[in-house]
Amino acid sequence: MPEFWEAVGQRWQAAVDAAGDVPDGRLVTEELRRRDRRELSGTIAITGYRGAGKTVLRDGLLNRIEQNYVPPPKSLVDELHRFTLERGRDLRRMGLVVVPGQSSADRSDSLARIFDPRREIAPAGVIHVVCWGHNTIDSVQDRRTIRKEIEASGREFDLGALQDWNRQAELEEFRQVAEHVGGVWGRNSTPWLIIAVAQSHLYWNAIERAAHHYVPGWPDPDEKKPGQPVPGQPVPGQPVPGQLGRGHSVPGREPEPESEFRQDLRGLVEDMRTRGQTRIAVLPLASYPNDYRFDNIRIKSGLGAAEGRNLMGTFATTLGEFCDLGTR
Ligand SMILES: Nc1nc2c(ncn2[C@@H]2O[C@H](COP(=O)(O)OP(=O)(O)OP(=O)(O)O)[C@@H](O)[C@H]2O)c(=O)[nH]1
Ligand SMILES: [Mg+2]
Repeated sequence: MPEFWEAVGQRWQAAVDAAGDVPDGRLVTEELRRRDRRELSGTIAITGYRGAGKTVLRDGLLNRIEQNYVPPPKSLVDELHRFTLERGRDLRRMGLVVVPGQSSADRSDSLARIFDPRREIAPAGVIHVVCWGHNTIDSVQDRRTIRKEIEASGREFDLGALQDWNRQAELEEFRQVAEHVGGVWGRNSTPWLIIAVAQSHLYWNAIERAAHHYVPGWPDPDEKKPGQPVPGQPVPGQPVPGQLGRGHSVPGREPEPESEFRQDLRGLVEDMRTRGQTRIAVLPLASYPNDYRFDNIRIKSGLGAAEGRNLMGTFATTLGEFCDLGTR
């Protein structure tokens, strides 16, 4: 299915390119009032590992992120909401359920309930949130445990080790979710899945490498190519590393093997009977572009609020398309 993944890659690139643009603003999302009990067109499930940015993404979709926004504490139970996707006169009322990312019986129960194959109605679609190893861990105890596990594996604790640890945990979590999703997709003729690559403001200067990790078919930006320039030298006509819209690459390395995440995503889609109708997107997000902190590790945001909003605009447009909202 190379063309299928090529289209997914083009959508990703379009979102990256549009980060510096003014969003078209025609698609609006809004939280529904509690009293509004009109019928929903379906429910969207938001899944992903702890501290990836699910609840903050929810707040973005519900239009709750304003100047004095305070990020939510970790989630322990399902978060249920209703919101509208609106473009011109076309409107969809959708339910939203955020599955908590912390390992717990509640989380397992929640996944089993939402993706129960005996249920008549499966979720209309799934947003699975990943963050290329930049999970926020609020609890001191949990940070200490991660640190100890890394050191026990014989590795020094640093940013690279932390990200590898998080990415491994993220992969294991994705496998669990993919199992559930695969179970219900067999019966749903038009399933969709968006991989939300959140907190991209923390690695915008390496966004190509994140794309290589998450987007099947995306080339390794660091791969050695014949006649490639010496590492560290600027390439005429090429954007400067770290510049908005393009990632940083280190030419001259051997190609990295396809990530396990990518293989699993590919497997999930290609194993399905309905794969021709499946809609998949992998999109960058920066719902709340602030700096990152994990003990003494700090990362500065590479994007501002405007770019974060633009990425959200592109994300919402795809969401509207997947929820069959009209295009004008
Ligand atoms: N800087 C930055 N921080 C973010 C962003 N999204 C989330 N965070 C931070 O990460 C923390 C966790 O984000 P949440 O959205 O609560 O994470 P979650 O995926 O819901 O995690 P659980 O509730 O533990 O499953 C937040 O408290 C923020 O501090 C983002 O876009 N930018
Ligand atoms: Mg949460």
